[in-house]
Amino acid sequence: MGLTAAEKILKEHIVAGNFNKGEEIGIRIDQTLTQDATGTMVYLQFEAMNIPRIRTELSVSYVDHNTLQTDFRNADDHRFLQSAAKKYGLYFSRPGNGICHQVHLERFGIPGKTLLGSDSHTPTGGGLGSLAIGAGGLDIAVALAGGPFYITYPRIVGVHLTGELQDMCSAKDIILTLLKRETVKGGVGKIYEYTGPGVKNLSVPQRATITNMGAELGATTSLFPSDEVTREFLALQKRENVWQPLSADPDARYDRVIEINLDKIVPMAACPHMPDNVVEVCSLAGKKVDQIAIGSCTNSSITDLGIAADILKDKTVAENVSVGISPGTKQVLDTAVVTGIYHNFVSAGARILETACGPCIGMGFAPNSGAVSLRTFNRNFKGRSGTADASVYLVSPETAAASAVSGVITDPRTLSGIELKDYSEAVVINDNMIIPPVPEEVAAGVEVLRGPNIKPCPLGKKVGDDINAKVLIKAEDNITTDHIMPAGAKILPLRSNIPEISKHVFEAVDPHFYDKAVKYNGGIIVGGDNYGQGSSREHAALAPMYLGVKAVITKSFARIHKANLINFGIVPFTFTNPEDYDTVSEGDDLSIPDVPKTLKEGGAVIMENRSNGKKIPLSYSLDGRQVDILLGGGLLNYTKVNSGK
Ligand code: MIC
Ligand code: SF4
Repeated sequence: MGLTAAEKILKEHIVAGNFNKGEEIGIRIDQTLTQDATGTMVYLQFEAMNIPRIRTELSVSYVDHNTLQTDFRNADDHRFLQSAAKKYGLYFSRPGNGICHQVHLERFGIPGKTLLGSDSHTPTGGGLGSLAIGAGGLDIAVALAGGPFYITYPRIVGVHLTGELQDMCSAKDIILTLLKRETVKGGVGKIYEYTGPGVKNLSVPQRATITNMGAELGATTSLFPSDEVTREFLALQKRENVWQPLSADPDARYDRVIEINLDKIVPMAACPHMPDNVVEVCSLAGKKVDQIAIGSCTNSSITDLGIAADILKDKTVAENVSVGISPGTKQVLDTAVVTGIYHNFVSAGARILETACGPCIGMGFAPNSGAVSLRTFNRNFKGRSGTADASVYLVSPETAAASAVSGVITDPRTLSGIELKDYSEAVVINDNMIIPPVPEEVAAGVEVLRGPNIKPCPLGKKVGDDINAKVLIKAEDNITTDHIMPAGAKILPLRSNIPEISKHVFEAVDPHFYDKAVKYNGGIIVGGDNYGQGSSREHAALAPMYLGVKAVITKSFARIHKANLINFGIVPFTFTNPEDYDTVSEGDDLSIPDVPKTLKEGGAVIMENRSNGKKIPLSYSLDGRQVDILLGGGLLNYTKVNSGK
């Protein structure tokens, strides 16, 4: 039987386990990427492994999230990351060079390679035909040390594309359409692989918009084939030499096939506060807008900015709207300058922000109270913009720019007289903000520079015999890691300091969470379906671990967060009967007996709710390696012990 494109890459990289669906496999990682908000922990963890130099083919440390620098802390992190990159043999992409996923796509991604990144949108690289997966920082540290990355062999969903996008309809509208159909948890345990005659009608940046937002489906990753379009993109990047073809065999079998006719795609918008709350833009037409933000790793290519600039050309942004543009990379910004795109923005009254994540993660450009903010980004979780009561709608650059001119939500198909130019060939290449690795002899003499806010990564504790603890919080369905461990300008600078950042766990949901965790010396978190969706930030597991959280019991978990909990020694249980969720309340005293023995032997877990006497069966889906990690006090301890053998 033939293989899908994803299976071909998996097969070529498998180093542990059997090639059977649903079983855990270990794959070799060729490339890694980190960004600064998760990266400091990665290199502290790598340092703790005592390995002199990275063992991947290529690894890049990017600085793109924490660039606000309101005090010394962000800048100290940058200095730490730059010196650690030099010491351990990584490329370093300096602040200002751009958002990790976009820079990686342009300058480093290679079809057929595996890429592991400490950011959930790493699958952006799937637009170029690489198998790119987001993971917690500790998994990246292990990959840097040459260890395999473990995933459950995913189900592969074929997305069969036919037709061609119509004017003013975009790749963003394709992925929003898919999110409407599949929902934010529809992709858990799956790879979305794009096939069919419509694929050739999408450019690499368009494909990357789609694979980027595959993260919002909860998918393990998304993948496009590598074809002539890919070759042309790489040729423009002067990297044609790394091109190689990749496609599914004609008789490849998919677990499910979804048909999408691109001719039928229309402008879509994800309404507050979930990326799958999708409607047609025309149904929102006329709604007053306060803010528009164009950029992020989803829609900040030169094509995206070019479209917006062509729509804004010779116009002025509406009086009631503040428009912010954050170019994805230095290459995009440079190209925007030489092509006149930048001039169109400035002359229309748009505010040009830094080449970084910026407003996407609440690092400045927060909207006004109660604002309607249209963003070309990928997440619209409540409060993520920095304004708790803002309503964020996710839209395409076409819709964003059309609405910037009118001041109300506008279906871009209603515009007339717009001439859209093709800027894709005007690429300005200049890698002077990427510092390459130095030879090992030089690296040996490099000192890793720390600041006072950079504290060591705490180690997990072994799981005790019985877990007797209080329910600290009972959370709903679809809790995001932004709920668990908020980001934004105030909290992001604490990413290198776990004791400090721990004070903010669940802050926006329950301001007393930290005090309760301290008072009861830890506890248990109870959650609903798809608990921990969204980002890869391991701080959403690391900080609860630091506060003494011993177990998280939910109806179901998002992939990366579950892996992060295991990595830090917190046991992820699910309710065997989801309705038992209703029998547990905040403050209840729960008792889970004989945890290590039960996990080891694979026996049944019956939890007692001592507050109401109910006996509740719990399930766990953990293989032997994961049980060993949990019982050994987390992955860092486990790796130290096992690499010492
Ligand atoms: C995000 O978009 O939520 C982030 C910020 O990029 C995170 C990583 C982080 O929290 O540092 C992600 O997507 O993984
Ligand atoms: Fe940065 Fe936003 Fe992309 Fe996360 S989603 S990497 S914060 S641009």
